[in-house]
Amino acid sequence: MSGAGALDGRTVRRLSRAISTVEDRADGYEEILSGAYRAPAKAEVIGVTGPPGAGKSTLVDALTAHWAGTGERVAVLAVDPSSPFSGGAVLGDRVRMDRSSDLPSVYLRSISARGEGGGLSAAVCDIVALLDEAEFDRVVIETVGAGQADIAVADAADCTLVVFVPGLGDDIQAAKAGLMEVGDVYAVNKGDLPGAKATVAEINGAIGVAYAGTPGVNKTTAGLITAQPASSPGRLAVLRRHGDPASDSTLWRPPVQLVSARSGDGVPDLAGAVDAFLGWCSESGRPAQRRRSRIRAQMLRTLSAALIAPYQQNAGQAAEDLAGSIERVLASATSPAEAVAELIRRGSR
Ligand SMILES: Nc1nc2c(ncn2[C@@H]2O[C@H](COP(=O)(O)OP(=O)(O)OP(=O)(O)O)[C@@H](O)[C@H]2O)c(=O)[nH]1
Ligand SMILES: [Mg+2]
Repeated sequence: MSGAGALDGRTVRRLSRAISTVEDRADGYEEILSGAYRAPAKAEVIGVTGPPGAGKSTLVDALTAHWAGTGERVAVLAVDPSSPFSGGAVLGDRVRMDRSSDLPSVYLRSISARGEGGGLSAAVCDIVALLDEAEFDRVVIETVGAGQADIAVADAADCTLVVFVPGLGDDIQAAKAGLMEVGDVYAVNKGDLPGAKATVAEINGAIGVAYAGTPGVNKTTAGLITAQPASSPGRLAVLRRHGDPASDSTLWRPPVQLVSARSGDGVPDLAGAVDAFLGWCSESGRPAQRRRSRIRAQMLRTLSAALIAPYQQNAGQAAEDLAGSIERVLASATSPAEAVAELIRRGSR
C-alpha cells in the first residue's frame, strides 16, 4: 500500500464537492470524471453487506481504523437506502464511526441509493474513480442486505464481505438465500453473544454445499485452496468467481470469521482474510477481468442511454420519427420491432 496518509482540508473539500457534482449530474460533472478516470485505478474496493442491525457500521469502523493504522488512506461510503432523496446528505445516526471518523487519513461519505441497480453501481464506480484520483488505498462501502443495492455494490467491489450475526433463526434462511452467492469473505459478528460458533458452523455448512464434490475442498478448508485437476467442475458454476477447478490451479473457498466489532476481537484476522482474498485475486488476474466487465457494463448502459435520449425529447427529428412509428404500429401497419429497426436505420444514415 502506498500509504498516502493524512488528508488536508482542501483535498477533502474538493473531493466532497466533486462527489456531489457527480452524484447530482450537475454542470461540469463530465469534465470532473474525464480527469478522474485518467488517474490510475488502485484503490481496493470492499463492499460490506448483511441484514439490518448486524453491526456492519460498527465493523466497518473497526476495519477502517485497522487499515488506517497501517498507514492507508481509507474512504468509507455508506449507501443509505432509508432516504432515497438525501443525496450527499451528512452521515445519519445509522452510521457509527467512533473509532475511525477522527483519523486524518479517513474520509466518510453517505451516498443515496436513488440510482438503484445499474444506476447505483455506475455512481459507485464514478465515485471510486474520484477516490482513486485523491489517492485512496481502500474504499469500504456499506449497504444493507436488501437486494438491489447490494448486488450493485457487489458488482463494483473487488471483495464482498457479508456480515451475519448469531441467532438470526429463520431469518438467516431468507437472508442467506441472496447473500450466500455474493460473499468472498463471511463474518459472524457479535461473537460475544451466545450461539456465535453455531452460526459460523451453519454458514460454513451452507458454503460447503456449493463446493460439494469439488476436489481439494472439504469441510474444514477455507481461503486459498490448491485445486486438484478435475474433469468435472462439480457444482462450482455459481461460484465461478472463486475459481474453476477445471482450469485454475487455485480456488478460493470463502472463509467464515468470528468477530466482535464492539470489542475488536477478531478484527485483524478478518482484515487479513479480506487481504488474502484480494491477494489471491490479483495473482489470478481477476481484478483486471472484473474491472473490464464493469467498464463494459457501464459503457453499455451509457450507450443505450445516449441512443435513446434523442427519442425521449418532445421535439426534433428523432422524436417526430418515433411519433410516426407509433402511429403506424397503432394502425396495424407494422410491428414495434420492425418500426424500431427502421428508426435505427434512419438514425444511422
Ligand atoms: N453485542 C454486540 N453488539 C454489537 C457488536 N457490534 C455491533 N453491535 C451493536 O449492534 C447494533 C447495530 O450496530 P450497527 O453497526 O449500527 O449495525 P448495522 O448493521 O450497521 O445496522 P444498519 O446499518 O441499521 O443495518 C448497535 O447497537 C451496536 O452497538 C458486537 O460485536 N457485539
Ligand atoms: Mg449501518
